[in-house]
Order: sequence, then C-alpha cells, then structure tokens
Amino acid sequence: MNTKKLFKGCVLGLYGVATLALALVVDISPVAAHGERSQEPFLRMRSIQWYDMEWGEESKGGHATKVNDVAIMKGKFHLAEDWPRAVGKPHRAFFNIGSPSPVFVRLSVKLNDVPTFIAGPMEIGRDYEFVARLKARIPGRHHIHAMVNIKDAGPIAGPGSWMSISGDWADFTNPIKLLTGETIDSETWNHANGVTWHIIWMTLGVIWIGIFVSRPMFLPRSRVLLAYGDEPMIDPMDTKLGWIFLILTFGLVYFGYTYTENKHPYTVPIQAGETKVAPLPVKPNPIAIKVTNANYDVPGRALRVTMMITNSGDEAVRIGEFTTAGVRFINKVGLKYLDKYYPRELVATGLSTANTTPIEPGETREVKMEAKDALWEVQRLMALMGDPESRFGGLLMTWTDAGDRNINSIAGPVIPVFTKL
Ligand SMILES: [Cu+2]
Repeated sequence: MNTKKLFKGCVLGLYGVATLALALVVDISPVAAHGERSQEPFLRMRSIQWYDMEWGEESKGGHATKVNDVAIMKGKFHLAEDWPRAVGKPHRAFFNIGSPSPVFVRLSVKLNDVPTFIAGPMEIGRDYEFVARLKARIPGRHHIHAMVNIKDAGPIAGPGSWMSISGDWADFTNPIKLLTGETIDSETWNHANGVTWHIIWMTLGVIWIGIFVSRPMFLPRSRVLLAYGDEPMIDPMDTKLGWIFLILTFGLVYFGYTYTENKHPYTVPIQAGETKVAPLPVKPNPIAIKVTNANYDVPGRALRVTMMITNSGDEAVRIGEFTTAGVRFINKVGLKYLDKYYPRELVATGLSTANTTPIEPGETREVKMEAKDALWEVQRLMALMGDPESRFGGLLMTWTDAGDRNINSIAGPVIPVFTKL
C-alpha cells in the first residue's frame, strides 16, 4: 500500500467514524440523509423555493456517475416575497452544493448563465436558474442538495436526491491548466508542501507552549503573576528563548515568502468582491392570488388554503401543484407534468380543490385547496405551529391546456385545527 492510498484510507476511515458518531445521536432512516428536516419550516417554506430540480443523468433514469466524470445538477429557485422577518435578507448570498463531505468537486456554477464563484446580492421576489458541474470523486451513494448560503441566515438547503458514484477513488485526478501553461493535479499538487508547513508550525507552537508548561506550569505561574507581578517571572533564559523564537518565526516567514516569489513569479490573488447576477426576467403571469384563510388540520395532516384566484389571461388554467420545502403536492393535472424521477419521498398526491373546473379567463374565483399527506409530519413542516410566526409559504402552479405553466408564490398565516371541521 503506497502513502497516497494509505492517506485516502485514513480520510475515509475518519468520515466513517464521524458518520457512525452521528448515527448514534441522530435517528437516521434511509431517506433522512443528513438532517435537512431539522431546518426550521419557515426557512424551508418561505425563503428559497426550489423547482425544476435535476440531479445529473441518474435523476433522469441514467446510470451512476463514474469517478472523474461530470454530473450536471440544475434547477431554479424563487426568493419568496414573504421572506421571514427572522431570516437575514439575501444581500450577500452564495450558491453551493450540500453533500456529505467532498464526494464531488464543484467545477463550476452558473447562475442565470453567469459564472459565479463569489457571493453576491440576490433579489427577493425574483427567480434564478442554476447549473452546477460536479466532478465525481468519492464512490458511493450520496444525498446531494442544492443550497444557498446567506449572510446572517446561514445555509438554506433545497430538496435532496441520491447521486451515485462508481469506480475507484484512487483513480481520481483533477488536472488544471495554469495561466503559465503548466498543468497540475489539484488533488495531489504540493500535498507534501502543505503537510511540511503544518508540521513546522505545529512543532514550533508545541515547543513554545512546552517551554512554559515545564518552567513552571500555568497555575503556579498564574498565582505568582497575580501576587507579585511579572518581574520575578522572567529569567534571562526566557528572554533568550523569546528572541530565538521571534527570529525563527520571522526568518521562516521571510524565507517562505521569498522562496514562493522566486518559484512562482506570476501569481493571482484569490478573487474577492461580489458577483452581481441579474435575476431571470419576470415572465408575464396572468394569475393573481390572494390568500384569505389557511388552517392546518392536525389529526388529518392537511393544509387547507382558501384564496381568491383571478385569471386575467386569455386561456383557462387549472391548479396542478403546490410545492413547499421541496415537497411536491400534486393532483391529476400536476401528475402529467411531474418528472417521474423526482425523489419519491418528496412527492405527495394529496392535492385537491373543491371545484376542479378550470378557472376561465376574466374569472375571479374563491378556491378552497387542500394539501393532505403524512409528509407534513414526516418532513417536520408542521413544527411551524410552534413558531411565534405561524405562516406557510410555497409555490402554486397552474397550467393551461396547452401546457403553459404559471408559478405564484403564496403565503399566509396558518391556524391549527385540532378536530375535524
Ligand atoms: Cu440530505
């Protein structure tokens, strides 16, 4: 076994130990993956609302991604108008992928066709489309989420799906062509260098602390300091050692800097600043929705929403889907448009309306919609009943007969109902 293999083995072992430790404290069922359900419902329902998600070829019925091959993950998200007051506004947001350790290498991300590698502002009420190119690195079956990290709010994860990687981790390479023409493998490049510097600085630190631990220990030293001040504490040896360490530290920094400057005369700093991405253009939407009343039937596990829907377009529309927190509640209309590889554990067929006739052009109708499924509890979305601001949110999708889709982000306060109405 060579050192590279040994190192990879050790890292894998560490992941294993960490997972095992987590498994002991968290109740993990096959689809729970890594705790996405513990994120507050208001974060999942009323901040970033995801739709049209795809997780590589596998999510279209294809095969697992081989180590070194690229999987394309894409989708869209809407920043809810009803953004919770308790959540930081997306003034600085960074799109990322949530995965159990670096199983994929994120080669690139495009938001609305703009390459993004720095955080930037996003607009509430608007939509963004992402395309992420992920290079398969560690074999296995991994639960992968799209997510947006928002300053003052933290990471907001989208729905997750399983992505498989086949092959051998030892075969993984990540060659990158530098601007100077040289090609390096970022997986292994300068690995020894990194390890050496860690050892050098850690050794220095350990010796420095060691000196003060042994002559004498912290506690007696602290008591002398408090009683008599620092004068009796410093002997000539301390001063000498202090100088040696000072000169050594500055010498190492200076040597390291000049060596690097000579070896790599052309360097570019890590890019900071901001990526300003324009949101997707607003699609004309003839549907206007006003939520007038909503309640959650606790024993029946159903959200009931009463809303006024106005169709000012020139084609009749039907309600087909209500998506919230990545969970897709669909009826017969929505089923037609449901991509069949969407994670089964996030699809609920319990969407219904009292009146199923299409909403005609020019019509304003009071619609009573019910989204009923045990997923409300399974996904722990009804924990919002315990929030000081019990509001639901989600995307309501309507379709014309021709298959045109309108998306409205709806929200409103929810009142719990503990007995059947
Ligand atoms: Cu997950």
